[in-house]
Amino acid sequence: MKLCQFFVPGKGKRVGVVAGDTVLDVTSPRAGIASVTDLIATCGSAARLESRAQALARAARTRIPWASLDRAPSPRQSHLLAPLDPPEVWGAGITYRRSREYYEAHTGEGGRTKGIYDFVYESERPELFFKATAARTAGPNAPIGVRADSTLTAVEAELAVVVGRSGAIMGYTIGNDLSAWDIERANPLFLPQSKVFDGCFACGPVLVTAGEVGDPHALELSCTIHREGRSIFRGGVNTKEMKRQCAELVGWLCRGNTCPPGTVLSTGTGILVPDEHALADGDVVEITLERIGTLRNPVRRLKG
Ligand code: DO4
Ligand code: MG
Repeated sequence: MKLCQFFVPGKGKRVGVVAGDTVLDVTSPRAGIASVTDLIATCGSAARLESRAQALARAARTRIPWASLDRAPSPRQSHLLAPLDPPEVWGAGITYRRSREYYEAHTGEGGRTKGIYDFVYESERPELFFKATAARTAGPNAPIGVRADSTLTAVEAELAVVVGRSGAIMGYTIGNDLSAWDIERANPLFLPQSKVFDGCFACGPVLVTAGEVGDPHALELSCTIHREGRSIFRGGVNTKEMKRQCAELVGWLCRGNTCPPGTVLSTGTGILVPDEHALADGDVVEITLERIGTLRNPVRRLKG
């Protein structure tokens, strides 16, 4: 089952179940369902989320063509929103061998000694960092940010896990862990500033329930950057190359750390964009993940 959120002028946020090329409006204030996060909070498992959403879909009266929602956000027109408003977004780091090699090569120690990224990759405990809140998260077609004090902000295309009550995996979406690599390279302790800023995370276009995704470690993921009408970068990876399992990462995240329902955990990147393709104002980033869809966002340089 695919869930989404969308905006309708005069009505505000709506909850949708995607059925082929249409979206069923399953918003139900009477049932306490005003958002996908509400739906997640009422269900203890992905199976329960599916059956609850199916029941709401059977009772839905309004159908909207997906194509009419898949456009730039505007208060005057219906449009997609992020598939949920995550109270917290977390990121996992150095979960692919390629990212370990890349990060090591770009620190002062690269190639000569064993550096922190080698230790992170090999450690039993994963690297987990606080990434964003709902207000810093962009939905489909909404602008993503590049800090004014960064000249090397990169897209990090990732599989993202949606966590429910008691750490249950409810489903998956696409995550873009935008990162100011120049700030992080200057000093690893600057990591929070390299990761957290306005529009630092994007997710969508839909949340696909765990049952429908099946094995999250067998999905093709690709990323394209478009500039002035032509594609300047294209890269891909399969999530089978991820060293850690989603359940393992969520297990570590929830250790002594109660995560509110709807928390998103972005699982790390295996697509390392070369420095010459640092994001610029006006670029458009497209990330496609098998079984989920394509997340498209324009890039805006932040002021101040
Ligand atoms: O340690 C830096 C962050 C790494 C990261 O975000 C990733 O591997 O995706
Ligand atoms: Mg990342």
